[in-house]
Parts: sequence; structure tokens; C-alpha cells
Amino acid sequence: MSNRNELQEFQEKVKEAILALDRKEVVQLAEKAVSKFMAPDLVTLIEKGFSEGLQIIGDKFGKGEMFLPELVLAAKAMKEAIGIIEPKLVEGQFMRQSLGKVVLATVKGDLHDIGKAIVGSLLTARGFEVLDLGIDVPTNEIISSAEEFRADIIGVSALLTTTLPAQRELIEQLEKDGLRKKHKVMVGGAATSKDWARKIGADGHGADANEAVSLAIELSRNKGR
Ligand code: B1M
Repeated sequence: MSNRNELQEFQEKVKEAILALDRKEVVQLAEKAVSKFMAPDLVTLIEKGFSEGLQIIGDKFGKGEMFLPELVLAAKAMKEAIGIIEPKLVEGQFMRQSLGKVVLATVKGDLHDIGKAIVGSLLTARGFEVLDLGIDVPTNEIISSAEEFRADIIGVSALLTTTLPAQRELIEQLEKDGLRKKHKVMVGGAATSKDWARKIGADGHGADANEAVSLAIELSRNKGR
């Protein structure tokens, strides 16, 4: 069987295990994946297998076909799986010259961190120095940490329509503090879009982790402009 077919078959198995809320199987598949696939395929597996599975659960939750405890179980299994895969994504990267510094945070009021963690792992794997401030981070804390860390880029994630405004607030606060030119701002997360990024004056939007990395590379090249 070709590697492509194998990967696709694996993706389907991962999706099924997530949908079945079978934590043990999800973890076992992550362990197998690490021994079978190289980093680029693992990224595809995260996006097309694990994330899509969770997305389907989210859609079912939105329609009232699944409930919060199920969402929590699926998210826990996914986090465990990503924890197993992450070291393989970043291994061998430490000798590289830094591409720049990124401060990442999920905005205040928002507890979703799986997507941000994936973005953080891929940025690290590509050679960025990443400071992840975690979830539910107040705007002032994001700004003071970015200043202290001398971040080239501030990346903020928001998954709820109610927490989206915190991304706008961050940009407004940077402007008020006279710091807007010092830090590029990248936004992402399921509630965001390219339109939203334009509307609030962000420097870019990452629809997924790969796009976030390409954007960060572009932004760090255009630093100071
Ligand atoms: Co929540 N949740 N959740 N949830 N949850 C959503 C977001 C929702 C769309 C589900 C639904 O109703 N269909 C909905 C939001 C509706 C809305 O506002 N429009 C929702 C809701 C309502 C809620 C609660 C309010 C539920 C409740 O309590 N009644 C509650 C809110 C808690 C809070 O934050 N205050 C809640 C809680 C939770 C859990 C804690 C159970 C859990 C999160 C666990 C965790 O993160 N540790 C959870 C989950 C798992 C989801 C869904 C199902 C999946 C999110 C996820 O991890 N996806 C989600 C449904 C959905 O998104 N469609 C949902 C996988 C992940 C890899 O994708 O995060 O999109 P994502 O990240 C992607 C890209 O967006 C991008 O790259 C990543 C990789 O491709 N990206 C970036 C992300 N950040 C980026 C940053 C960048 C660039 C790209 O630059 C900085």
C-alpha cells in the first residue's frame, strides 16, 4: 500500500476513534502514527484526522446531537494525542537560527487551546521562538509579555463569537500604547476570518496551522514595515 493510501486510511481511523470518543484508541493511533509517519504527514494527520473529527463533534454539539461532557472527552483525547505527536514535529529543529519571536495566547474569556497549541508546535518546528501564554489571557498581560519577550509577532486565538472583540481590543490597546508598529498581529481560531482580520486592522489571519506558519514567516520578513 502506498504511503498516501496508508495516511488516508489512518486519517479515517483517527476520525472514527474521535467520533466514538474512544480515548484509548485515539492515543494508540497517535503512538502508531509517530512510529509510522514523518513530520509533514503528521501535520496532515492532525489537520485531516484529529481536527476534522473534533470539528464533526463540534457540529453535532452545535445541533444539540452531542453534549458538553462528550465535547470535553473528545478534546481531552485530542490533547493527549497531540502531546504524543508534538515532540516528533519539533525534534531536530533546535540548531536552527531563530526566525523570530512569537507570543501566543487565547484571548480573555476563551478556554479553547487545542488549535493554538498546534500552531505553537508548528511555529517552533519551523524555527520560531514561541512563548505560549495559555488561555483566557487579558489584553494587558498579552501586551506586557510581548514587550518583555521582545516579540516580533503577537498571535491571538479566539473560538467564540463572544471573545472575538478581545482581538480588536488588543490592536486598539497596542495603538493607544504607541506599540502597534513594534509587534505584528496575527489572528486565528474558528470564530475568525480574513474579513475579520482586515476589519480590525490585524496583519493577517491563519485559517489553519500551516497558513499561520506561512503568515508568520512573511510577517517576520516584513518586520519594521
Ligand atoms: Co467549545 N465551542 N465551547 N469547547 N468547541 C466551539 C468553538 C463551538 C463552535 C462548538 C459549536 O457550538 N458548534 C462553540 C462556539 C460557538 C460560537 O461562539 N460561535 C463552542 C461553545 C459554545 C463552547 C462553550 C460555550 C460550551 C458551553 O460551555 N456551553 C464553552 C466555552 C468555554 C470558554 O471558552 N469560555 C466551550 C468549551 C469547550 C471545551 C472546553 C469542552 C473544549 C475545548 C478544550 C480545549 O481547547 N482545551 C471545546 C471544543 C473542543 C470545541 C470544538 C468542538 C473544537 C475546537 C477545537 O479544538 N478544534 C469547537 C467546534 C469548532 O471549532 N468547530 C467548539 C480543533 C482545532 C485544531 O481547531 O481551534 O479551529 P481550531 O484551530 C485551528 C485553526 O482555527 C487555526 O489553526 C488550528 C489548526 O488548524 N488556529 C489559528 C487556531 N488558533 C490560531 C491562531 C493563529 C492562527 C491560526 O494565529 C495566532
